[in-house]
Amino acid sequence: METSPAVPRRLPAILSGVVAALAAIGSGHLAAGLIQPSASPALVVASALVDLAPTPVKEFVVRTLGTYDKPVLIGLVTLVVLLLGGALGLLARSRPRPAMAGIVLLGVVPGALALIRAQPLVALLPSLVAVLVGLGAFILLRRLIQPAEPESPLQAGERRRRRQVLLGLAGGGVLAAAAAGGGQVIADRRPGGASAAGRALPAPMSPAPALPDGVQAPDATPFQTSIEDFYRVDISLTTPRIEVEGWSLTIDGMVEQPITLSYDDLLAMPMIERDITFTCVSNEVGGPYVSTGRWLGVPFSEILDRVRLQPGVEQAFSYSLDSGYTCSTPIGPLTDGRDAMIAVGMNGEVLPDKNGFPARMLVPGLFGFVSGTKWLRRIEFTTYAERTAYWTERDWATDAPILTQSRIDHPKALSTSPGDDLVLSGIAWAQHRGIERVEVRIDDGEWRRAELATDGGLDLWRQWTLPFKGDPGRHTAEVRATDATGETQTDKRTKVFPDGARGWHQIVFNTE
Ligand SMILES: Nc1nc2c(c(=O)[nH]1)N[C@H]1C(S)=C(S)[C@@H](COP(=O)(O)O)O[C@H]1N2
Ligand SMILES: [Mo]
Repeated sequence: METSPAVPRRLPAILSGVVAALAAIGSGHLAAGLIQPSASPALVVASALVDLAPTPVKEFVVRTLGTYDKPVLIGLVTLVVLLLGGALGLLARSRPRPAMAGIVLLGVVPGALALIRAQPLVALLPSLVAVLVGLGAFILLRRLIQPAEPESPLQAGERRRRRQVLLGLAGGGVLAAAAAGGGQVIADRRPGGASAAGRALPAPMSPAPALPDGVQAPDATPFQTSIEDFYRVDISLTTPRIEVEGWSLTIDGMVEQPITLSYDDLLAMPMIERDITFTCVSNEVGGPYVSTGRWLGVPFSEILDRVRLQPGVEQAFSYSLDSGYTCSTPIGPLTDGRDAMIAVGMNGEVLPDKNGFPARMLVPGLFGFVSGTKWLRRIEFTTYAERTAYWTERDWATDAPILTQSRIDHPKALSTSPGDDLVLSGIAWAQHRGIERVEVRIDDGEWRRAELATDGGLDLWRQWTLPFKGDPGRHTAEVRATDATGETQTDKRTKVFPDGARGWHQIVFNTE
């Protein structure tokens, strides 16, 4: 009689593959924490997906998951890899070699992607570690789950063996998770970033004009957004923590005198400080991607005086240090006297890592994706024929001024408030045009003019309030703003793609 080779049962086989995949991800993340956090295999794959995702998919993800899209995406990539690991574990029961080749492939893909995405050679190392550890774990676990004999009659021995398998799998899983967690802790503590800059911010030659009393309406959204609450939008899955010692900003292209500035060079230049409201093109009607900060930076006029533009420049094409992000800023708003700047400070502090430390661009009146490059490393003055920006390649608008918008912040949608002393409040913005009027309509009644808080300046949002009048019950409220050019927001809703959302914010609320 022929003896068939001992084949592990299905469940342990699947689990061994899952644990091996987890070991690969965890060790890769640990190695990346030590070498280069953005080279973590799971992050490299997730970043590639961000870049490759067709625009409608990305839009859907941002819309449905909001700012949680990053953890969700990384979680999904991890889940898929674990499922593949399980499948390979199962495959290894009958075909161990192809299964092992599969494990190697799981590491080759992020390694290759890291290379394609023009990361330095060391970015390969975490993927290599992941392959070796994953393969090692796969082989060890396969041995562990291998039954000693096809059909062992020794019940007691079988029970002990099962315990060993269970312990091995659980132990491997715990180790792998600990490696991933350790990698994250190390990545978060690496030197560099705003907290390690060790420089005092220079005093501005032109401080921010004092905000008039009354820009802040009572009980409304804070006029100045705290750093913590300031919206964040970017394609970077990790927060870059740049070391200023090796950092520099090059300004070149169609200029007479290209320059390269160190962090200290930049800080030594004349600075302005301005209050500016900043907005993302991906902000839905009523959405949260609009914030106001006090920015300290070098005005573009100073930069342009130094480099001297050649004729024919159409755009400033900026490059950042996070995964291949680039941005087209039309030359007009950089030269028409508005407070376009290279910012190094925010709300009196060194620019935070999440908002682009050591330096970022900021142009009042333009959406962030055409003006706000964070983790800036180069600005090239050029033409649109010569260079195409990250989002233009993905069919978004190339030149995108901020659209006039208004939002109801109080009461909250679907909340219940006492009706007798309820005051509706919110904000309206049309940066670099200004807000002339805000109107509110309750329950399809007449449009009523809201009271506008004091105007803080052309580049700032404006707060509004309106005392509620009406019976207790369920109500709708709608808001629309008119900018200082006399144009009223259209009620025709549009999606955020390709140049920003249009339409009136509307909420339902209850009074009693
Ligand atoms: N390097 C880099 N800069 C970037 C982005 C990015 O993905 N990478 N996103 C832009 C977009 S779309 C917006 S709206 C603003 C947001 O700036 P904030 O996160 O400081 O609010 O940054 C801009 N600058
Ligand atoms: Mo944006």
